[in-house]
Amino acid sequence: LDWQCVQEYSDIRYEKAEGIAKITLNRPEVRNAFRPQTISEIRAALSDARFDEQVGVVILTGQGDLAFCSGGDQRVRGDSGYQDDTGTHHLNVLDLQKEIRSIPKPVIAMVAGYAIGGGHVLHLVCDITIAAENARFGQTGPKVGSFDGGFGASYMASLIGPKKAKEIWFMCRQYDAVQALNMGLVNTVVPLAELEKETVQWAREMLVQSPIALRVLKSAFNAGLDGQAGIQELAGNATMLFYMTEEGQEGRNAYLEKRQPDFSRFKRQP
Ligand code: 1HA
Repeated sequence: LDWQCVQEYSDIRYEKAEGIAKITLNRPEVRNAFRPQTISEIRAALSDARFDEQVGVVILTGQGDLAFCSGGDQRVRGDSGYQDDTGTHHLNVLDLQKEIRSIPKPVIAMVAGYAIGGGHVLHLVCDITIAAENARFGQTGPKVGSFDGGFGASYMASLIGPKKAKEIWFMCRQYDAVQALNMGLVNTVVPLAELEKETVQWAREMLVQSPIALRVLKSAFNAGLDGQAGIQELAGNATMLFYMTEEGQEGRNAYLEKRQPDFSRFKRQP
């Protein structure tokens, strides 16, 4: 694909081509570990992808073949979070996780090499994961003095079952791509040389589908686990669809025309 740079960033690359937005963590010297700045930049790119009507699918990936992402940059880990240039401590990857889940477009994690720690949770919360044969997955929290008891635990458990999820967290082992596939952690495993080609193929197969169907399905998949916030998102889609109907518009029109609404022509569906 002929990727076009959308905007220059320091920690990521943000490109688009043919309805696909690609966000690449670009800190290969630390296996694409993220610092607060990295997360802010991804959030900005994701927001752009959300509002761009031409974008139908987002790919999240890491620079190079060695890593997707190795989690929080331990060099800037302070005593209550990851420090930005002003010294403020953040756990802002948690906001990004929510945004990946709520952007109403499929997000595909394209994983070569390590997806570890907070980097592993990032691929987890993506809708689809395409793994290269050299991909390696795992959590390190209990080893490095951290844990993600949010989606990192609960969503992982809903994905692969509580037994496997506890094994991954309690033992901090690493798993290869085939093990990950067998657990249901990833959708497919492909040779490294074909990783992007295959990922783009998956994106294209989604791009031809109904945008609203994918949007509502994505929020429906999240709704149960997300509780009231999940219902709010799903219901927001119902409101959007209602606004798109003549019945919904009759209410607005009547208000603006200062008359009583006439809903009599609209059927009560069985
Ligand atoms: O748990 C959370 C959170 C929970 C709640 C809320 C927010 C959270 C936010 C973040 C996190 C976390 O991510 S905690 C987990 C942090 N990550 C790790 O513990 C992984 C650390 N890295 C590794 O285990 C390994 O580097 C690796 C398996 C990914 C790759 O191993 P490899 O290929 O043998 O490379 P290695 O030599 O270890 O690393 C290459 C360079 O990258 C090293 O630097 P150098 O010696 O060349 O100067 C290494 O220090 C650096 N590097 C790798 N990962 C990180 C890192 N530097 C800083 N932070 C890293 N995460």
